[in-house]
Amino acid sequence: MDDLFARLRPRTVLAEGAVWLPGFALPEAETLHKAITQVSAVTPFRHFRTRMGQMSAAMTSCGACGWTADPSGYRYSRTDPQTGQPWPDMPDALRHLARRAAAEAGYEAFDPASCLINRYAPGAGMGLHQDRDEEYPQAPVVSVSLGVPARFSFGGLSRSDPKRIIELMDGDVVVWGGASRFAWHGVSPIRETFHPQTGAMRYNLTFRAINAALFRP
Ligand code: MD6
Ligand code: FE
Repeated sequence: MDDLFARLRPRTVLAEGAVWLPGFALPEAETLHKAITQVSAVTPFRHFRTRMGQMSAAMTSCGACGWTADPSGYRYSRTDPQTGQPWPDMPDALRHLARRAAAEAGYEAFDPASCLINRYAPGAGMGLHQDRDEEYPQAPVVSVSLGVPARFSFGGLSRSDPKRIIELMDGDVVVWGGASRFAWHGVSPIRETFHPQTGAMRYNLTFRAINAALFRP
């Protein structure tokens, strides 16, 4: 489908190394929804409890490793602590989309080991943070948004740096690497709106390459 919003909202460089690709994943939306359903049937969405309290976004993962959190910290693990089983394989369609988006943003040969899937109900958000558990700074993070829109804040390398606020819509992709790999960012609480495929929910998939030493036995 030739998407009107994608044409009205141009590709935007947010900062050195960080590129916003509006609507890039829209042609794949149905495949992505199916993949989310398949993965979450095996490794259900759950709300991690951290030192800071319970996270409002529900999460699951697929790929060679998945992201987990508990009051002792954050890490990547080869098995889902909830099921005791390996995380489901990353569906090829997801891997290919992530590789295409990375290449489009100037990062060739992106090889993600993990896809973290976040589900946000109305009111859920994610406080300002840096993505720094991967120990693989040479690779970008590829982020795909689906469903209802979210207000996304993108800052600099210091927490207090000025923020740029963008509206991430269904099918938008943000690729994040190079000088921006450790930029602070966050998601404001999701407003109560409706999307035909997801109802009131927003989903976000982040693809990451990870230092293999962190998840090899
Ligand atoms: C979200 N995304 O959009 C949360 N991290 O729901 C992230 O935290 C994120 O979008 C690193 C790079 C891109 C992202
Ligand atoms: Fe993040």
